[in-house]
Amino acid sequence: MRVALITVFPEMLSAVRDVGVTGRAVRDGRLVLDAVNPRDFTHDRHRSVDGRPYGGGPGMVMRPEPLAAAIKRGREIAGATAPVIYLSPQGERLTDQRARTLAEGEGMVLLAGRYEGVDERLLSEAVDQELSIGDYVLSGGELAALVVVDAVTRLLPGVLGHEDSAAEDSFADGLLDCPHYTRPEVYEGQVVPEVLRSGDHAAISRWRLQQSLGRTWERRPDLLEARGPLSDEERGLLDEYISDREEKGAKDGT
Ligand code: 9D3
Repeated sequence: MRVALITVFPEMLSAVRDVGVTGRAVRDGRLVLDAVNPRDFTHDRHRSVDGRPYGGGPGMVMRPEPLAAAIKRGREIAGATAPVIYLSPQGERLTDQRARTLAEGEGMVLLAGRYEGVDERLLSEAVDQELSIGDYVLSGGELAALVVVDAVTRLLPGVLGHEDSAAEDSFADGLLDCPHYTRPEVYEGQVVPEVLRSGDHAAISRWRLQQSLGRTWERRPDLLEARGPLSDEERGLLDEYISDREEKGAKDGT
């Protein structure tokens, strides 16, 4: 996967390029992640990438010409078929499915805006899609672009080890993760669930599925709804989770 990120803050790429799973993907050559700075495509003395908004008002707007030139360079990095994606609060929401679709492509050109936004004519001439990462206000598109790169990179062949496969991840099966425990066996008076110490691998698998179902039912009923009808086994596990929980609730008054 080849990614070009158009940004006036190229140093922000280090968050993805230098650490963890994504850093290894770069070192292994599975991910190429290059910044293209629109400032390098200006011709005036002040290298200005922004201008005052027509019609007045506060803030500045990113000028189209340096962005067009930067995107052209970005396409050389990411490949001719790479979509140009503008990170924007007006975009469609990033989902697991959209990340999977992007991971199937050869690359992407990500455009991160600063200031109030980007001249609309550049968007209509040069941008294929707009993506948002959620309904909260960021200071610019870079962190959103890095979220896209991280989510997509994890889905590339060979990036994750077997122990952490993308197929087993939450959202792939539409459920939240089960709880996890490590040493010590007792921490702050709380003991690791008996079943996890039993060595009974079938019972452990059942317990983990039950916890995933129960937590999704409690915390994200929308995910359970979207997943469709439960199998008979899943229904039985969730019913047992709910009655156990009501029994506990009767004891501690919740
Ligand atoms: C205070 C400025 N706002 C006026 C109503 C508009 C605005 C402009 C630019 C709000 C945020 C931004 C910067 N955000 C992004 O570039 C961005 C973003 C986000 O803020 N939230 C979620 N996803 C994204 S993707 C890009």
